[in-house]
Amino acid sequence: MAETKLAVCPHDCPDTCGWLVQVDGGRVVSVKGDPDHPFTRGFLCAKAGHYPSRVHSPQRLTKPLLREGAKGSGRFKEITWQRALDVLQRRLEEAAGRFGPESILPYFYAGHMGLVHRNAGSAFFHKLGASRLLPTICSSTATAGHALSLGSGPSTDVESAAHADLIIIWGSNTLTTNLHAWPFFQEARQRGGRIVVIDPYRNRTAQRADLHIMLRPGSDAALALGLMQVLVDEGRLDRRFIKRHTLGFDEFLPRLADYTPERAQKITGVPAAQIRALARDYAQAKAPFIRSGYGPARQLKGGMAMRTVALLPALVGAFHKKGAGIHRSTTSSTVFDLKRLTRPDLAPPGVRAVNMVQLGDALAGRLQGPPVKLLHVYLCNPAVVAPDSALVQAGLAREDLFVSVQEMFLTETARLADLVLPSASCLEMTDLYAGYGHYYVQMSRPAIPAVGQSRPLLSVFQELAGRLGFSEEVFSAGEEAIIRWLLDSGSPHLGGITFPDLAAGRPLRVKAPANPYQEGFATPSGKVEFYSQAMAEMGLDPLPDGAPSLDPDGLGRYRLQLITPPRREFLNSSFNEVPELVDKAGPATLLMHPKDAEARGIVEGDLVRVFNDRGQCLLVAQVAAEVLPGVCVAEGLYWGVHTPGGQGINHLTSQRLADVGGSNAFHCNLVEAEPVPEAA
Ligand SMILES: Nc1nc2c(c(=O)[nH]1)N[C@H]1C(S)=C(S)[C@@H](COP(=O)(O)OP(=O)(O)OC[C@H]3O[C@@H](n4cnc5c(=O)[nH]c(N)nc54)[C@H](O)[C@@H]3O)O[C@H]1N2
Ligand SMILES: Nc1nc2c(c(=O)[nH]1)N[C@H]1C(S)=C(S)[C@@H](COP(=O)(O)OP(=O)(O)OC[C@H]3O[C@@H](n4cnc5c(=O)[nH]c(N)nc54)[C@H](O)[C@@H]3O)O[C@H]1N2
Ligand code: SF4
Ligand SMILES: [Mo]
Repeated sequence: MAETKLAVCPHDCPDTCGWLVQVDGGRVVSVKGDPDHPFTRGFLCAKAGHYPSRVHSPQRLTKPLLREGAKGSGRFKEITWQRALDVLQRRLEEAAGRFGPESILPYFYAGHMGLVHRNAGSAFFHKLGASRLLPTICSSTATAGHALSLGSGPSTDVESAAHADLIIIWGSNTLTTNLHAWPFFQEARQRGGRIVVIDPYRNRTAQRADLHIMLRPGSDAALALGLMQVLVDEGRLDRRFIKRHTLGFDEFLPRLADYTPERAQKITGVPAAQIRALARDYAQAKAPFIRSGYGPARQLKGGMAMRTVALLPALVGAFHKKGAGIHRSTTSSTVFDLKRLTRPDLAPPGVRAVNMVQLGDALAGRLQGPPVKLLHVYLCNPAVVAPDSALVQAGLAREDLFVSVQEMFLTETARLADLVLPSASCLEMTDLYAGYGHYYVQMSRPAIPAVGQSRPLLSVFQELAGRLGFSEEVFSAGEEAIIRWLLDSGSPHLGGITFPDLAAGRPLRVKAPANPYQEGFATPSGKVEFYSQAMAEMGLDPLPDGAPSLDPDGLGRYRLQLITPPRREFLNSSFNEVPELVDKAGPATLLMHPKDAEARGIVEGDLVRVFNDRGQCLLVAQVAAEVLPGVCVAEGLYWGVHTPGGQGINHLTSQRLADVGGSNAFHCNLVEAEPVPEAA
């Protein structure tokens, strides 16, 4: 008899959808959206409907595997869990004994976002004294940049955008990456509101917007300054707000005077007339709302870009108007106390920290202290998603490095491993989810038994801890006990949610104001900071500046600015294991302007070699005036095996760090492209 169970999408997506999972005889038959979820409202993206075939895929890892052939050959033999954990325990003890515990590096991100399992390895590695991983691959530059102007903490709620009359989607491909925000934007439209998209290419969202402003990648600060210059020049300011709630506006004005729309046009490629018109619309709107996406942050001056865009609402006092403000991300997970689970206090003081976007360098021995001798990977696929893939893959393939991976599938990272441990899916474990695009939290229990011999992450780390004699309570507590600890945070924003409330399995809203900025700004001055002392102390320009981000490694030699945003059919590198989605996605493409194509003898449909000093990829040319000349777009993190040349897009991206926050710049890489001669 089929049964319907509540579940939550675990993927690293702001929407964190509520699911209804139909189960029959221990197998998932279908996954549908839960119509009772207040934010995600019962519809799904292109990916989640494929969950039954993902969970029960013939490719799913069901037994521990030990490498048999050469590294990367894909030849493994099946072993028991007992043997697998014997091997891992011995390798951990050996590495720690011979090279010191800092020679061990855990490598994980948010492949599964459940708070318990995502954080399940932290206490173990802290107690071991392993190197600490800095989690920079996604949001840290965006968060840091935004916080420099407005302070950290929650931003304006997306749901309130339904009351906006002008929505600016600034560097987010909402229809692809944050689909469930769209109905709130549509509601605003039905009330007469307009949607403007600011993006280097005519992405799916720009195609459905009222206006698309096409700019050069890395020029957002200049565009924001151009808009602000018009507001000042035409006296369209909320002077009362500026006086009461901002810091350093007067020091900022002489700098701003340089950024006429004509100067901004030179940097951004956006016509001055369009900049003037948008500034006027923004000032005249009763409730202008900005959806601030990650695009502008994945640039070498990404922090400056995020910070400068975040200042715009201050000029017109938009922070205090209903439906207005700026949404970057929500912080529902911060209402929980993670420390009792992650136990940072167990780590030895001063333990080495390794920036995860510089894994290539770390594995190439470019770290202070002992070489990395054991890498333990979970909930992440660095061979595909980390920058400078050639360096990362060469590092993973090092003969003297032991790599263990907890995975559901034999990803390109797992193929390079010495030991692969089959990991349970979200439908096979208990966890608590707090998304970053809305304020609902939800607990989910197993819908089916673990597939094959796969195991949830927590139980594996606990067994290893037991073998090493670690006796703290975190190494034996069950998921439900841990969820109770998480709730024990004392946060006023928890809104009184209790364990029995969560255990009912429905989404619950934490207590977050629709417009937190009405309660003030969490900056050092308590104001919106046009002048940032924190930046001055970091040796950075304390005032907003519009110099564009450019890849210094390719300057003068490579002439195309490459951006690498997500594709609809994949979630980062996940879903490359679902053949129907790989088919739907079609071949990996390079979108380029007709002038650039013509200059290189490239026509639509050609196979092109895209290259720079770091590597190359083969992509299929898509030629259209949907980007500015000099800019090109490769959507999607394809596994190498799904590309004609065997190399994914991160063969072209750099490990260089952005100005603040420690992320790299996935959308700031210069490349060249040439047709691949057809095989004779
Ligand atoms: N060029 C370029 N590179 C990028 C980006 C870009 O825009 N351009 N984006 C970057 C960003 S924003 C991010 S966040 C990173 C993300 O990169 P990753 O953290 O690697 O993200 P995913 O590919 O989503 O997931 C990693 C693994 O988690 C596993 N997983 C998923 N669900 C479950 C589950 O329920 N249980 C278990 N055990 N495992 C599961 C999947 O099998 C998958 O292999 O990539 C970054 N890389
Ligand atoms: N389908 C799908 N959904 C996803 C993901 C996925 O891989 N697939 N990934 C998830 C994850 S981990 C994250 S972090 C989010 C990210 O989601 P988003 O916030 O949408 O961020 P990005 O994907 O980096 O890029 C968004 C847009 O920024 C544009 N862009 C690139 N450079 C610039 C620039 O310099 N300025 C401006 N203004 N725009 C620029 C890109 O063209 C793209 O359209 O999406 C999540 N949702
Ligand atoms: S990937 Fe995002 S949109 Fe798709 S089901 Fe999961 S949370 Fe929802
Ligand atoms: Mo991300």
